[in-house]
Amino acid sequence: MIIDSIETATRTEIRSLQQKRLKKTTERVYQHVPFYRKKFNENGFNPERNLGLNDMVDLPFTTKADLRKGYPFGLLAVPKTELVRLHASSGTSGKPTVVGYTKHDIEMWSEIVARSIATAGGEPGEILHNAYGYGLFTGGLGLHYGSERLGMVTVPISGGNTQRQIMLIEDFQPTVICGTPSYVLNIAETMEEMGKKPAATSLRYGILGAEPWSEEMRRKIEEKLAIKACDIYGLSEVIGPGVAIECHEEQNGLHIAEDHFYAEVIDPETLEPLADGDDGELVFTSLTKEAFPVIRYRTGDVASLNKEKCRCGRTTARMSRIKGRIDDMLNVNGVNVFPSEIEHSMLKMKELAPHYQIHMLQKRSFKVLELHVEITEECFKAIDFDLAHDKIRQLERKLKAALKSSCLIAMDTVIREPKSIPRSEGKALRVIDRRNEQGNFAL
Ligand code: DLL
Repeated sequence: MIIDSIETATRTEIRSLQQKRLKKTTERVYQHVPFYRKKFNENGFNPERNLGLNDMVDLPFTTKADLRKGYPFGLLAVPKTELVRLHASSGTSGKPTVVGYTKHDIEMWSEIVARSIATAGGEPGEILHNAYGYGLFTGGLGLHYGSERLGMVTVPISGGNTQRQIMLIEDFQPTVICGTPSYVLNIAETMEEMGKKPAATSLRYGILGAEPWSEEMRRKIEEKLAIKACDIYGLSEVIGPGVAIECHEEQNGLHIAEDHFYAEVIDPETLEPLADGDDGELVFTSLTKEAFPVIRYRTGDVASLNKEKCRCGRTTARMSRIKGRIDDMLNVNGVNVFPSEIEHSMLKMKELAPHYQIHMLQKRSFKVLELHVEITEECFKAIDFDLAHDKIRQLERKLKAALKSSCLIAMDTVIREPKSIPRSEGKALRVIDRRNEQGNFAL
């Protein structure tokens, strides 16, 4: 097991390092980024003063809208000529947010991803199959550089072309697979369709993230592939993957790379910091980035923090699994629920497969949510053809009741046949807004 000394430092040592680095960062952004100089001046914040971590609350927040306003290079803290790489966030509409990296930033990023892979079980000399997309998305190249830094043999397969991926897994015998949970599940199921046994591959660990997923989904993937799957978190605005990762020993909260990022959880309405254990919006301040430092960046992701020492020996703060993005929270008749909570509850029914979509429809003046989920292949085959209709309706009622009791929501349910819901090769699309589709108005 490879543990960096910072990961087992005392909380006082970690805080003292963060404090020193925070002061440097605030001074740098004040000097080099007009956007931050203006914000600091408006807030009456003087970066020269002896800044303590408790003074973080005096610092202004940065939002995605701020980054968009600065598109593409407005928030850089170094001249463009010092950049060696650009990435962009995977936003679905409008201009993306662009992130620049200096050589030093890429080295730091590779270092934390190497540490992350080791935390999740990877070891030098082993083969890592990297099925995250390569390109402007940070997943592919982020894991790639970290894997090489750790001394692993890196297979830059990227997403898609699933049958070919399977052939290479058989031939190269990797021990670690990286990809979104939905895509890794897709790979495992395609193996089954090809008559192969996913549990019999050489794979031992999975480093899965970039999209919300539930504990139930983890269990399904781990069982199918006979691997240990650790959750990895990150976002382009902060660096990319590697901001936090679960340890393979405990799989209980994601260890934050606290020597490079300062984490807070705030109430998204009042913007007040929340106590450890309370769910709220994650906020990150970068402590060592050169090109694109961010101060109190509001991620829009919901999680909680825990600073208790982990049984794996690490002392770095852990964040809970991401429940979802604030923007993705669904409101069903006044009850707020994240798609991942629906997933968790739905997958407890053994008749259902982990393939689903939530359709948002307009019925007269009401917004209505419909959960479409596939029945498992085994269950589908076992149903007598004459009784299929009744059996499916019965399952739909059972699912509806389960959602009502565990998530407190009343939602329409549609059970669909196997393989009728599109498979993902990257981030899965879970919620589909069909409110403007013709025919959905007068139902
Ligand atoms: O998704 C970086 C990444 C790549 C993380 C590979 C992990 C593995 P973006 O495309 O900028 O960057 O998207 C960031 O994805 O704000 C979250 O909403 C979501 N996200 C990332 N990791 C997780 C996770 C990459 N483990 C956005 N669980 C973030 C849930 C996640 N959501």
